[in-house]
Order: sequence, then C-alpha cells, then structure tokens
Amino acid sequence: MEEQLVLVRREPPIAVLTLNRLEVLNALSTGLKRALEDAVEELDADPEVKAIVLSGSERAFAAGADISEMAELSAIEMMQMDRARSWQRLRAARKPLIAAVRGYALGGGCELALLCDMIIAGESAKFGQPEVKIGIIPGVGGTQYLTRGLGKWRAMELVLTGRRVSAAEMDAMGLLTRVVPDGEVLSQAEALAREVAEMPPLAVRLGKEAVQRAFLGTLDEGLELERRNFYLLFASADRSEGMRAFLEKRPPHWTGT
Ligand code: CO8
Repeated sequence: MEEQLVLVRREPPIAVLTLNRLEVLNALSTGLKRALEDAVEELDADPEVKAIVLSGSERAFAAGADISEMAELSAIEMMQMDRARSWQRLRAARKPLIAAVRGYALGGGCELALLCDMIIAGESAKFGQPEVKIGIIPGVGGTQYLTRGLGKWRAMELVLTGRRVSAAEMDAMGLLTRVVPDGEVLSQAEALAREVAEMPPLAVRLGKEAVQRAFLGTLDEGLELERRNFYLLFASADRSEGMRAFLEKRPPHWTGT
C-alpha cells in the first residue's frame, strides 16, 4: 500500500495532521503539499472539528520545498506550474491552524509554520529561510511574514543571509506563540487547540479573520511580487548551481549569473 504523505488523526473537537516524508525531513513535494491542502480543506469543512494542529517529526517540521523536484525546472516551467499559488488553499482555512514545530522548519517549512495562526515550538527547533544559499528567495510568504513580524532590518538579515534561528530567538522576536520542552510540543499544541475549540465557533472564526486582516493588509500584492521574483530566479545559473551543489553534497560556486 502507498505510504500516506499526511497522517490525519481526527479527535473532535480537534484534528492533528502529521507530515510523513521522514526520510527527506518532510521536504514539501508537490504530492505532500497537495495531500496537506486536501486534508486541511476537508477538516476546515468538518463541523465537528474546531481547530487543527499541524506537526512534523521530531527531526523536522519540514525542511522546505523539495529541492530535487525543483532543481531542473526552468523559470517558465516554474511559472506555468505555479505550485506556490496553491498555498492560498491553506491561507484560506477559516479554522485556527496551530503549528507544532520540532526540529527543522526551514524555507517553505518555516513559511508553513508562519502561515499558521499560532506556533508552539520545541526548545531545539530551528527556523530559517535558507533559500538564498541555493540561489533563490522565499516563494510562499517568507519575505512578507518576516518583514511584517520583525520590521525591515531584521527581516532583511534573515532573508539575505539565510541564517538559522533558534526557537529562543524566534520567541524573543515575537514570532512564536510559545516555546516548550521538546517532549511537550505536541501535547501543548493539542491542549491549545482544545482550549480554542471550547470557545464559541463564530467568535473564533471572526476573531481569526480580524487578526488576519490587521496582519495581512496588502499581503496579496507582496505575495504576488515575491512569487514573480521567486520564479524569475529559476532563470539564473546560480540557482542551478546552488541546487545541484546541495544534492551533490558539496559547496556551491557562485558566478552571479
Ligand atoms: N529538498 C529535498 N531533499 C531534502 C531537503 C529539501 N528541502 N532537505 C533535506 N533533504 C533530504 C537530503 O537530501 C537527505 O536525503 P538523502 O538521505 O537521500 O541524502 C535527507 O533529506 C536528510 O537530509 P541531510 O542528510 O541533509 O540531513 P542533515 O541533518 O545533514 O541536514 C538540513 C539537515 C540542515 C535540514 C539539510 O537537509 C538542509 O539544509 N536542507 C535543505 C534546507 C533548504 O534549503 N530549504 C529550502 C528549500 S527551498 C524552499 O523551501 C523554497 C520555498 C518556496 C516554495 C515554493 C513552492 C513551489
């Protein structure tokens, strides 16, 4: 039987989704992303489920988009496939999404956590937007979420260096809901989901909508621009080199082209 890419544990009034590509640190392949979007949409429409927890493995929440899938694609192919657009299906969820982050949350994995409404992170969780190190930039919200959350100057450093950020630093910067001992991440995320699930559903729905509106503002424009620039970088030699070097496990050689 084919392995499930996303495990669904439905325990009304909450549900827990677990990304399940352990061997590649939950790299977000097209299949995994689609399975996740389908599951979130289904639970969002499920009247018995009031809040959704999204988790990965102990080693990785998600280590980003699947580089092996993108390494050989051209800018035009990336734009035509427009895989980044489907993330809107996750952003459209009306029920609260709570990220339970253990291990790596990098690139698209960090963006997936930031897309969630609340983030419970383990003490040794590691965040970051390392895309610049493989010749691209974040493609599904990283530049926008970090700038809104941190201001231009701190966000710029993270996007332009790809530096990894500890859970303690993320928390100090106000980007997390809470940091907890590694072994308690899931239980505390589930407890938070249950606490929210006890609240009146309409107030939760409209409260989420209002907080999101305050936060997002002109996010659509920002995301549009980010998406175009992300695809454009697939025309660069440094992108091919960066991804190939990663897969061949060697340092990249940049040419600036
Ligand atoms: N894509 C594909 N495979 C990956 C990825 C990835 N993002 N991350 C890890 N893997 C694979 C490795 O290749 C390795 O496979 P194998 O065992 O076959 O060699 C396996 O997972 C285990 O990884 P490592 O051996 O590298 O484990 P380490 O503990 O040494 O390192 C790291 C862990 C630090 C997480 C390291 O794997 C790493 O740096 N990963 C890449 C992180 C990264 O650059 N992420 C950003 C990707 S680009 C992105 O996310 C753009 C988002 C835009 C989305 C748009 C949608 C279209």
